Amino acid sequence: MGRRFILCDGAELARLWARIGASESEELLWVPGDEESRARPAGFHVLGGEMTAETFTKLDPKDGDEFAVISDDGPFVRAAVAAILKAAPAAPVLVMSDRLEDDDLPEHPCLRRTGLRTQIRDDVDFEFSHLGNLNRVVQLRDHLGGRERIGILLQPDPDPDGIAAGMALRAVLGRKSPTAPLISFGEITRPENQAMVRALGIEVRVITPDELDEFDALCLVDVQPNVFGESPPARVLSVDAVIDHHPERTGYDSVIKDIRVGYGATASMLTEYLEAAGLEIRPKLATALLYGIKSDTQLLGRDTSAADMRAFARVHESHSPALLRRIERPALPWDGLRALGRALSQTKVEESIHLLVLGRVREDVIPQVAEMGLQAEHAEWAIAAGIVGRNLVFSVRNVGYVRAAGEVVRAVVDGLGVGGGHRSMAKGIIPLKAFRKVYGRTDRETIRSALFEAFVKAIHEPKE
Ligand SMILES: [Mn+2]
Repeated sequence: MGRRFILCDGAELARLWARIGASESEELLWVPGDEESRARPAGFHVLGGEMTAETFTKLDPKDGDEFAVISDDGPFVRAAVAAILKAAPAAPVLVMSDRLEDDDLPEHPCLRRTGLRTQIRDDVDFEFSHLGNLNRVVQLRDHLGGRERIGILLQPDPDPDGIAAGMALRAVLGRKSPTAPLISFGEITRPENQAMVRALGIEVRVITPDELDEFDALCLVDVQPNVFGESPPARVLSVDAVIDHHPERTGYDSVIKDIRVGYGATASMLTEYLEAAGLEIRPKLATALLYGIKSDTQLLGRDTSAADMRAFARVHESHSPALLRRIERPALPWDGLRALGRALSQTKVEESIHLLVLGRVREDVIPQVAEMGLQAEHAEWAIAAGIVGRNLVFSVRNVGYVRAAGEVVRAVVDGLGVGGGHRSMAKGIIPLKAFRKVYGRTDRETIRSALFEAFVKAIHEPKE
């Protein structure tokens, strides 16, 4: 490894550098300012006079040596960099300045500019954000520590972000499910979310508003009371804690409130709590948080903040890939595989659409088949359709650079059923009764041709 030369402009910066822990492997150089005392900062060698190539050839620079120039004075930096490059034309140079811009600096292919004080400042701000999170944790523990039964209330039909955040809050409070159960007014309906609680062994208890009386504390996670309908139960209008990333609503009281609309997921906030509290994030919890952040931000797509990215990176370190795979790719039942086999035997991609009609299947098979279908050669769209209960259910995936899947599905189900989704994934449900009314029959071939035509039309339909 080469040597590292640190050139400080004036005693103040030299002392600051020494303070923040100059490394033993650095050669410290100091250019005294005009006005200042020539008292030598400890460990520094003085560089006097004009900045010339001479000044630096004396240091006998070799390949692999690096230089830092620390100064807020434009002429000083330009003279120093020019002199360094005369003595060592290819040397990497780091300019540390809180005032100078790139335009103030000489051209050099291996020159990098950064701040000095601003770097320390960023760390300080970061530490304060940890402190703020720690303060939340202390408040929550103080306020809830003595309560016997704490209800962690999620939105009706809880989603992965809410479930993960609820689990994390329980860990922050040092509780287990008997004294701090996850509760909700409506059961989990989406098959992906059911797969999550199955894989993680999590219970979300569905309760009625009357059953809220069982709890002597109530925490709302990833939700605010207005979500519970026009006139929510009185008990949820005065709660102990609300931790959420949705826009702040009024009309309720909470002793502790932490609402961060800039965050893509409540799971990111709870990840910060866990870190600030110095708690170990076990693989199961890390996997839940990772999946929660991933699903609320649509895999770190839009609505993702730097905080979400950081939290994601943190839980990624500790998550279990095997567990995540079980959530994202739940085991396919045998009859689902047979249905897929039959559908694949007649598979074709027409007009960039790969449509697979499965017949009667378990609902979670459908999105997995759609996912797989997109891998077919020439497919820009994959649609998997199956009959679940009294409905025709279909999942849609696309390659991302075509019309948004959610829009297309809304056009396809218009007047027949419900549907929606995002840029590259969507889901639609059409009651068989409504389908039969329009198309006469609900056999495989009728479903195939009806969906195919509806999708061709919706995909090419001009935007209003
Ligand atoms: Mn959320």
